[in-house]
Amino acid sequence: MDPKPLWHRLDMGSRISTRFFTRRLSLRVLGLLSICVVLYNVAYSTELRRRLEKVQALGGAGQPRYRTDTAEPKNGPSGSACYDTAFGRNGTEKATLVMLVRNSELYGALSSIRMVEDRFNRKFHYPWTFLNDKPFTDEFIKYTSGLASGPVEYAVVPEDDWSVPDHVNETTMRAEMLRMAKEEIIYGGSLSYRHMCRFNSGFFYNQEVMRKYDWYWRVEPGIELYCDINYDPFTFMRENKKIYGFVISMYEFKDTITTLWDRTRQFVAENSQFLHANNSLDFLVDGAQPSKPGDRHLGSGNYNLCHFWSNFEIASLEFYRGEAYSRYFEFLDSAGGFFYERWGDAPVHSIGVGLFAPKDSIHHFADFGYSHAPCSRCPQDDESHATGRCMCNRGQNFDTDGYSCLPRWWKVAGINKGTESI
Ligand SMILES: Nc1nc2c(ncn2[C@@H]2O[C@H](COP(=O)(O)OP(=O)(O)OP(=O)(O)O)[C@@H](O)[C@H]2O)c(=O)[nH]1
Ligand SMILES: [Mg+2]
Repeated sequence: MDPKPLWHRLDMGSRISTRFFTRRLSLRVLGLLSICVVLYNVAYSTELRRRLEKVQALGGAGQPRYRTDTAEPKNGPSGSACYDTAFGRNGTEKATLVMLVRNSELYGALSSIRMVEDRFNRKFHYPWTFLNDKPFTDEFIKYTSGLASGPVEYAVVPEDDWSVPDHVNETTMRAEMLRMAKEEIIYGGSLSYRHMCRFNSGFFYNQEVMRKYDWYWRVEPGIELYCDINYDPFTFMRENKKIYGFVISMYEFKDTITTLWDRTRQFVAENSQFLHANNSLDFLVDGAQPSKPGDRHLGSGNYNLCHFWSNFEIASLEFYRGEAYSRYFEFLDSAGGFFYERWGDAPVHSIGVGLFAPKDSIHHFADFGYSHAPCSRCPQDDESHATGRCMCNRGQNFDTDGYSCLPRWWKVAGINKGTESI
């Protein structure tokens, strides 16, 4: 036996060549690498399977697709926000987070989903519903479903709900679009924006994929949520008999809804039974008398353009499906104003809920910090910030901006700004 250390033997030009050791070393490294690759593949395919399972019942991209694994959720006993079901696991309401979105808005969609999940849904796992006038791409489905903590569904809007109806004169519509574009009226020249507004006014709540729900939270791409929401707002709405929840209120662009109020007045004149005795006419019309039981008309005042900003809504689907709102939408649609003018879903929802629902069923979510460019609002109370629940600049608060209608809402809803946490 050669007692000399290996390096001496090598130095001595031993026949035990460096090639032998290099090969053994290489084999070991290769072995280790193969193990790593196998482990990585196992982990990756498990993750992939997890994601695919979430959308497995959806079929190929391009058609309306519905999950088949949805057991209908039961309304849990009041306050039982942590109730485990296969449907929404912890959320107990028949509710969905809904986003109408284009494939091209993937990044904005992801950012909103991330925000809503982190601030709220990771504790409740409510299902997400994505709607689009075009088939969702595989890429959109892959990444959005990867972020959602609840079940996901993707549906394409039927053509009838996203096209110019026969009764609209397209020549007149095009001429008006051109005029509005020339006058630089916001989205005045856009047909797709008109489809979107009409869809959000009268069709989203009757989509096949939405029919199993009673409540929705509308989420748009690119929004921000500044505060943790540690309770279930859907349960809050149901238990407190609320119908419509908002965070920001502002004025509509007058030139986009030139005849909307006249049409509304006409509808109410012909269907006065729908006007709620405790309506919010005094929010919508300056100087209107506070509503009284028995009032069955809108008076002579004009719409002051105040509306709830509809890019955020937590509301009852039943309300829209009810006779009053459905008939109101059909009446408006028959007038063609979604196309000849550019009626927005925000004033249409706001007028609908303001006239046909009781005032105390409208709720301002004062505890939500929210941003949709170019406006944001931030809860003003100290506790929300001292506890770390909210992170936003209290100085940047649209609530009291000159263009905000919230002070008017406080007044007509009898909310004392001094005591309410705003
Ligand atoms: N699928 C689809 N979604 C649309 C289309 N136009 C708008 N949307 C969605 O409808 C919602 C409202 O549209 P936005 O473009 O955000 O309209 P807005 O909020 O009034 O205006 P900005 O956000 O300021 O541009 C968003 O969720 C959009 O993603 C469209 O043509 N197709
Ligand atoms: Mg938007």
